[in-house]
Amino acid sequence: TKTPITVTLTGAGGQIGYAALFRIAAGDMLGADQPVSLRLLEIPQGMRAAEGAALELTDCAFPLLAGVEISDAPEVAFDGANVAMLIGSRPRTAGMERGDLLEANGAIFGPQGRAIGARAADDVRVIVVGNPANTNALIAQQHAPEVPAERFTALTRLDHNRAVGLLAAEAGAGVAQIDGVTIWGNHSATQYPDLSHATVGGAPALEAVDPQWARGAYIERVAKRGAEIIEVRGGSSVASAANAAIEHVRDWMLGTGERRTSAAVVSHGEYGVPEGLISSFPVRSEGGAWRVVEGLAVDEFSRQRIDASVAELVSERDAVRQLGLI
Ligand code: NAX
Repeated sequence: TKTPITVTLTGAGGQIGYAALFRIAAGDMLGADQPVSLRLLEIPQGMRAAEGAALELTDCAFPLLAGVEISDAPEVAFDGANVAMLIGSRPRTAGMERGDLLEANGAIFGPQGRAIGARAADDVRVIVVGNPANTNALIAQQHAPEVPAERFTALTRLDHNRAVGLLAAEAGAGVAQIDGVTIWGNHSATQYPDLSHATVGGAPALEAVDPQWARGAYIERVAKRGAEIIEVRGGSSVASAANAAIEHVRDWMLGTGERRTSAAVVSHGEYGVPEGLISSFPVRSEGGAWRVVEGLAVDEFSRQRIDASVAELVSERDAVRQLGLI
């Protein structure tokens, strides 16, 4: 039998944590023959909810679940972590200034990054879900110089899946027929869902749908899908967010094959994105590592959209630098 993989999940007492834990323990993330040890990190106010989730995990009697430990200390929770899913954060609330938002998250992701650098396993892979996800990932990465920068990523898979789902609906196709959709830039309203290289059943997506729609209403809809869910459901995206985080880790560990997806990974300057930023790119995963798909033609429209979202990432990075958070 295989050695358990240790997965540390922060914000385990919250909604996305609750939606993710059971699927991870059931084998949806790491494979049907891969035991998993869960480590739950919460803040004191969230400990009871995390403990409750742990009781329910026991009640599922998942054969793959090798253990559950709960802590409010990052050094304990990240000890030996192979996978770190950073879900808990301080997202923006009404009237909050950007400086306050970044400051509050610096106080979370700085110490968590340090604890990962000091305590996690050598092969640790980090996915940040908590918003502002890209910049929180950058803060954590900057506090863990021991860990290769490539191991810090942020979630844009939910945006990607939204983009695929909405394209499939518009084209009257199944999602399995779709490939080559890309989310570029920041997980925010400036993100660019790009169909220039997407295909539906092997043919260009821009022949299956109205290109005007693809470069107008579609982009808006994907970028504002989170708000649409809140309005219709009366609460933020939870199961779809947990699903996306699980798919991100699964693809990272097990590979994508030829299929393409989107993830926010550290830039090495690809597509003109400044080095070191954690920006969403077209990616494949191979041998346990994300690789940016290079060489895609970028037309004028796409260039402007990518540059606008990347400019926002640059300004977030400059702001956290000025605040002394990195
Ligand atoms: P909840 O408020 O339900 O849960 C968050 C949990 O994190 C709480 O239990 C809280 O106690 C805990 N927490 C806060 N600070 C912590 C810390 N320092 N260490 C450990 N735990 C801590 O939020 P939920 O709906 O689960 O959303 C979690 C995060 O995901 C939010 O930041 C949200 O903005 C973000 N999202 C990101 C998405 C993405 O695509 N990247 C989409 C979904 C979601 O909106």
